[in-house]
Amino acid sequence: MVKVITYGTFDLFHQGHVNLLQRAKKLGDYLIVGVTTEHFDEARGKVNVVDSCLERIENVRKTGLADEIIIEDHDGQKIEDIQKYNINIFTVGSDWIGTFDYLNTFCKVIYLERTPDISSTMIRSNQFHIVKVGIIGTGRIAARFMAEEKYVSGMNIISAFNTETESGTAFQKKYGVVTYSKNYKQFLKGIDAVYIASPNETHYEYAKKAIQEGKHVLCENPIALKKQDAIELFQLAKEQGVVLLEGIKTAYCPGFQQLINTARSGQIGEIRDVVACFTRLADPDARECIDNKFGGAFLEYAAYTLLPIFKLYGTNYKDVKIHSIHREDGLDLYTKIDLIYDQGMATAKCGVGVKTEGQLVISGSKGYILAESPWWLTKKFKIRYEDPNKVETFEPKFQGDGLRYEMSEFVAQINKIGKNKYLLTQNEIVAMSEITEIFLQKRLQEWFSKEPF
Ligand code: C2G
Repeated sequence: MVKVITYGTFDLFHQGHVNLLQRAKKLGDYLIVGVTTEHFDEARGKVNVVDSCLERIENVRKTGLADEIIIEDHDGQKIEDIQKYNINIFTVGSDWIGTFDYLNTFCKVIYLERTPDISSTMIRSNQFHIVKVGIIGTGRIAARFMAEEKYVSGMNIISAFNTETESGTAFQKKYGVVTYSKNYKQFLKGIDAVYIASPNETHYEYAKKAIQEGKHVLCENPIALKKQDAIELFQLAKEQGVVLLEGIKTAYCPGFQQLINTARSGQIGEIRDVVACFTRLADPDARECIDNKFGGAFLEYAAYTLLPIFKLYGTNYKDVKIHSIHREDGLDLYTKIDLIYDQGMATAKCGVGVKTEGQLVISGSKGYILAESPWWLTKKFKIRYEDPNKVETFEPKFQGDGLRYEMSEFVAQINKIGKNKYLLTQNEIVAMSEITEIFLQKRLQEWFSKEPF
């Protein structure tokens, strides 16, 4: 008798799961299905599982394909199970290719082709459905988005859009997305939502058209280069009843929220200064280093560095001053944004051609918070006081490259859950586009003499 084992969360049970189980069953005579516990999913970084373990087991049971169902609750269990149940074949979907090769020592490992286009098959008591997402732009960030997809429940990336055929088709092939399109209207058909990861200056137009077609939008920062454009997008989204979210991933990371809440709690007293710094000596061929109009330090990193400032002081700053070190063609290699508020001051520093300590320091009347690089992923921060021996260290949870948190927030908002979370507000986004507009206006006047942007 050939014994086969497979594992999964089987959340929001769908046709992809059924297909996988059917093919797994055909590989042998007896199929064991391991269903993950909530605790294990959390530990392995699956961030937003909706159905309970019991519901998920029940959905697997109802297919009639499993001869036995077991619970998976810890790392290393697969090796234990393979020996315990005398397994001949371990199988899982192709999204895990390579990950489980180490099991080859114990049994045969087979990766089965995953189902690219899925929808829910079981009638559920809750209102969730799988959000079909189309991805706009198929470069670096889009690739990172794809890698995080399997850790987010309730969304499925099915199509890609890029005006450059070569990049678009290569992306489609590499990630197994169902369709690739050069025609934006066509691309918007058959999806519920878009993720915009195209060059900065194209975000607003793509977002606007998608919203007008009734699609939810998750847009990489900056969402717009002018204040009025950002306001317009939010108004449009409200009218259309769709979600509009900006992708500043720090805002959605649990550790960053803990840091902000700690600062707000009064533990360091009154906040008087915030200095946030993010620099990266980027690849000279990368977009941020080539594009002297819509690349550079500010457009690459200002959103991240302004975020803690707005979170702590709000958006009603009294004054803003922006200073940059430019390359000969006008691209800003290093930019400092100084903000003055009634209660304190703040500086945001960004660089693509200058390297310095990437840290966030929040100074208060009783002590200060220090979050070292990469504070924008917020894996660790400290509170320090006058007494150098008194240090409190926090090590919040952070998984993957952080994109999964914004992706799961996007799905949650579409499904109207967690509405009271103020992770990134409309006010904050509009204020960021206001400062972006000031920066771009200045760059334009100084370097491109009155060309409109
Ligand atoms: N699957 C599929 N097609 C999809 C989605 C999922 O074939 N469109 C497969 C997955 O590859 C997996 C199974 O269905 O083999 C269950 O998927 P999930 O519930 O997403 O579970 P997963 O997180 O992949 O867990 O220990 C757990 C395993 O690592 C797999």
